[in-house]
Amino acid sequence: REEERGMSERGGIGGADLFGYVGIESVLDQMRRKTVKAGFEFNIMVVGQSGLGKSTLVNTLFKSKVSRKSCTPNYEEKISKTVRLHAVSHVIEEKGVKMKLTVIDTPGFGDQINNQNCWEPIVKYVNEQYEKYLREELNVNRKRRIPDSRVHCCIYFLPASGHSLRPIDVEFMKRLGKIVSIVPVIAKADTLTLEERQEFKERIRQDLEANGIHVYPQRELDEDPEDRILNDRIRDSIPFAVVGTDKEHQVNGHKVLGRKTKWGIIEVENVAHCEFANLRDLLIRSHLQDLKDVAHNVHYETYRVRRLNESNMNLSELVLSSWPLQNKMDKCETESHL
Ligand SMILES: Nc1nc2c(ncn2[C@@H]2O[C@H](COP(=O)(O)OP(=O)(O)OP(=O)(O)O)[C@@H](O)[C@H]2O)c(=O)[nH]1
Ligand SMILES: [Mg+2]
Repeated sequence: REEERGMSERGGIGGADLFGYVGIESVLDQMRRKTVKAGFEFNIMVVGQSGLGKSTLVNTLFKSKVSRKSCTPNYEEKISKTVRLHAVSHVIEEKGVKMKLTVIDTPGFGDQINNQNCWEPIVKYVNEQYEKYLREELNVNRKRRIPDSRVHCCIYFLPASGHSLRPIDVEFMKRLGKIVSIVPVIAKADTLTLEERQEFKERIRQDLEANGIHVYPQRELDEDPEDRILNDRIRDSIPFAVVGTDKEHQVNGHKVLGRKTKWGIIEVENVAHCEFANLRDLLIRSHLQDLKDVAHNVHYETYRVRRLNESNMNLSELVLSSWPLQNKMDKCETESHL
């Protein structure tokens, strides 16, 4: 590339080649500089039954390499039962790139005796964020950058039962899969033997297929054959069997995130022990931008089209109508460790 550039530049200087190097590729550097300066937002939501380790996994995500270099979360208090929707943000900086990672923790899902419509508060939260964004977009005086609180990804925790999907899992994922990207995981995977884990994963994949549930990454959204190969590999290995912890232990003189048991230490970030690292890599290292793109181009777009059709393109009505969500929004606690 460098060589090519050098040659065409020389051609250009000599005047012989008018169509020599113009420097279009430098747009990449310009984009990079702008992104670095502006930073970006990424929002993950965790959902699942009480006690499956959602809050613990959130802590693990923040404590693991994503954030270890730059920010040490200063909340060391014991994790207690989550009782309300709760968003925690950290600005994570790595090599000068700033990312505001927000994790939305939800209280135990489906804990009631009657779990009819238990997904409603979650559906409502997701839609409220779309609505918020839409209203900002429709404003006459728009902000330069619209704050993005839309849920880019929803991690759904499945109990490591070793059986199959429960009706509640099917109902939830069917509904939520239409409005947000879902990444299912097997919670507390340290309770399964390797064979059980493999069989369980297989069974879940079959159940998802049989129930017509589309989890992330959706096959129909693959952009090219290269994408397809990469995503097929991921589709073949979901749901990731994860283990969470908020403790560090010494192993061979190194500090590792792990769970200490009578029979040894389960290292959370060790791929030989569990698939937490695969989940983190998918979310952060390989598919972060794609998750954001899908949220914007597919899920938000669907919401936007529906809303605008509903209000019959009467934008002024939509903008001027008192915003019923405003008060409700305040009920969701938002916390920032910046
Ligand atoms: N064995 C095992 N235990 C775990 C794991 N993750 C969390 N735990 C334990 O499970 C218990 C519940 O964890 P939480 O993180 O509070 O669960 P939660 O899903 O947030 O529960 P709610 O807030 O009630 O919805 C705690 O005692 C954790 O230490 C795991 O991967 N394996
Ligand atoms: Mg919790």
